[in-house]
Amino acid sequence: MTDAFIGLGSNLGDSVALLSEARIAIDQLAGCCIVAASSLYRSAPVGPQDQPDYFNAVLLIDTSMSAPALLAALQHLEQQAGRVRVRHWGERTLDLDILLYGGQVINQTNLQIPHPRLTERAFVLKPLLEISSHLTLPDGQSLAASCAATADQPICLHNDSRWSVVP
Ligand code: ROI
Repeated sequence: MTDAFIGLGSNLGDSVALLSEARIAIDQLAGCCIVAASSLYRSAPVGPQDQPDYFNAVLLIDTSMSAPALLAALQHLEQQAGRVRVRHWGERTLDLDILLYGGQVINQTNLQIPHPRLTERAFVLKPLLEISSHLTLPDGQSLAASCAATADQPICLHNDSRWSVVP
């Protein structure tokens, strides 16, 4: 079994419902169980500003799936949620990213781990550090230090019972 961190994001449709349903679906994947879930966060878009705010969260899972198999399963869930991607760095129904997979470094065309922009984004780092405050990258880099460097990206906790009550 391998520990993996999954980033969840949405800014189209009923984002809180989409993220809560994705969380349940990930827990129900064969060979996957959720070990920890961050709170739900709301932030302004990184990228084009003429799109709605995003809702984000991070899950820590324990999985027997390989990283490519996990990616395929997450992409399937995105499709099932009716994923719409309007433009590059634009609005999306549901985004599920593998942020970290064990201590592995993977550089394939369609799968890069650690996620290449993980250290630049408060919407990933805040929820990630909430569930694993001393987390480092495979090369030992401290994510708390990266997070401090993103202090100019406003992000706030978003309380919603639909996310809080998910088991
Ligand atoms: N911005 C925020 N705040 N949250 C996201 O999940 C997100 N996802 C993206 C881009 C378009 C880069 N911006 C985002 O893919």
